[in-house]
Amino acid sequence: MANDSRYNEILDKITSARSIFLTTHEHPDGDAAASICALAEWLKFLGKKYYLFCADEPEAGLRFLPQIEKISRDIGAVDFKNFDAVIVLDCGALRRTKIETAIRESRLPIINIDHHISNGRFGDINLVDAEAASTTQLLYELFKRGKVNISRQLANCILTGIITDSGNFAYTAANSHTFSVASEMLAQGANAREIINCTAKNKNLAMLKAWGFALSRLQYNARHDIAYTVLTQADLAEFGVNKQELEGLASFLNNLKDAKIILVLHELGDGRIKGSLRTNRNEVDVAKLAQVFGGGGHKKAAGFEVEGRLVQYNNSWRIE
Ligand SMILES: [Mn+2]
Repeated sequence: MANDSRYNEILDKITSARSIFLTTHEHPDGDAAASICALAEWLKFLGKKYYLFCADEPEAGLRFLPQIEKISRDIGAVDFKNFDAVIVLDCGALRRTKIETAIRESRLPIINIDHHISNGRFGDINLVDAEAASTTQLLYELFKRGKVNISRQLANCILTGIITDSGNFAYTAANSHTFSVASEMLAQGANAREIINCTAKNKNLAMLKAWGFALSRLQYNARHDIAYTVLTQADLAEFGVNKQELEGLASFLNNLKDAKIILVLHELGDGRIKGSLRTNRNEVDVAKLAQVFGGGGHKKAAGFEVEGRLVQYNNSWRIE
């Protein structure tokens, strides 16, 4: 396997380092947060120093992950001279860390571990496998090769990434190997029910009302075979929900069988609009579509951000 030597290089780098800077993409999802926590757990076990950074706070439901409270949104006091390497997890493009310049200027070796098909191979070592259901699954492979003892906490991290990024095992990336890794994690003490309760069955009333409003606005564009909906900043304010709380809406709408592609557009409040794309069709690659708009992701789930605001014209919406 082409990645075999990369696993060994990464194991060498980590075991020889004294101190490592770990980061992931902004608006961290379950896999992003669980990847940082999994690696932090191992570094703690090895007695290494480390700093955990993410531009945004992980959602409250993920608080069961070990060391998640150590993920900082502050790099003001960070001196990159104190580190031997930067590990970027679950992140298709370095700019999505929001600290690309600081990382580049540090001149530290960058280890890029990811499973986004759109990954830009920005690291000095790139362990990128778009076939993996989650980044935590790649960490599992790394731990196996490193003969790391999978504690209950590590197993919970690995399974959290797999469950959240595979839509509870529904996406095509969840193959027989994914299920066997998940099974092994359960045997090591991971708690699938707790993970699903905390990451999927965690919606509050305001969120579901906002989702309901988005559902009532669902439009179907026959020419492109796309079903889409939108939420403006005014809508979010009216329902009292934030952009993080829309996480999952696009995947929920992807239950629809009558459209090839699902698109959810919502205003971010900074003059930008976020688009989330989903598909269930084998022949459709929404990562390619997202890349047209400067975004990226996976074949079946991808996203992008564009400048503009959402404006309604009669029964349809435009980006202006
Ligand atoms: Mn992921």
